[in-house]
Amino acid sequence: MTDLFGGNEPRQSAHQTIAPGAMLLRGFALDDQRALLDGIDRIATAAPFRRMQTPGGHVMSVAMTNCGGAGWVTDRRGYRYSPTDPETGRPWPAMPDAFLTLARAATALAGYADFRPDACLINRYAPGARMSLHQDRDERDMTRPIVSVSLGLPATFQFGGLKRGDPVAKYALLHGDCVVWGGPSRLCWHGVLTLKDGDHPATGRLRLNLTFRGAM
Ligand code: MD6
Ligand code: FE
Repeated sequence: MTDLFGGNEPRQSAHQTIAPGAMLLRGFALDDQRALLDGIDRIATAAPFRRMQTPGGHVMSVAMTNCGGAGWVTDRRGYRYSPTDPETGRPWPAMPDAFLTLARAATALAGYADFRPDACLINRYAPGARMSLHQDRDERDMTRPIVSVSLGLPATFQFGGLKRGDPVAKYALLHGDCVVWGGPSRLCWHGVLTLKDGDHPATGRLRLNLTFRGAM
């Protein structure tokens, strides 16, 4: 692999297996950052970021929106995928080609052939936002992997095992990093620690995260 450059700092593009079936692809999205950020802006114009309620009635600190045929939503009725945005009643914005192409390239590199995501959840973290340990289990078919793309401020990603109490490893996810995960690690517990304040040249005081899934 060649070196990729993000800002002034030379960044080595490298691939690391973090668990069976899970790979961290450092800098993999850097070449696409402009298309990704433009796409997020367009999506958020049609389907604005919102902080949703958990079934337990807490308002999430992370603001979310979606694109693609299905979007992840939560409210007092539970977690689920919906073909429409509950705020507008309209279908979610289409998934931009650049998103799909990146997700397919990342999964192919990690050994998952012919991944066709129908959902892309967009998470927006301001300083102080966090995502507590959880499993992604609202998708219909757990044989399909997930691709996660990080943009903007760095975050500490917690990655545990299949049981809630299993030990947790920590990884810094930086601007342009991708994680592909599936197979034996598809149901691993994971979370994001409280975002520290900072100022990133591409996003300002924010972290953005895309997760691509086969939902329906
Ligand atoms: C985030 N990511 O990085 C939250 N889930 O903002 C996730 O919850 C996640 O990164 C499943 C697979 C990859 C992820
Ligand atoms: Fe998750």
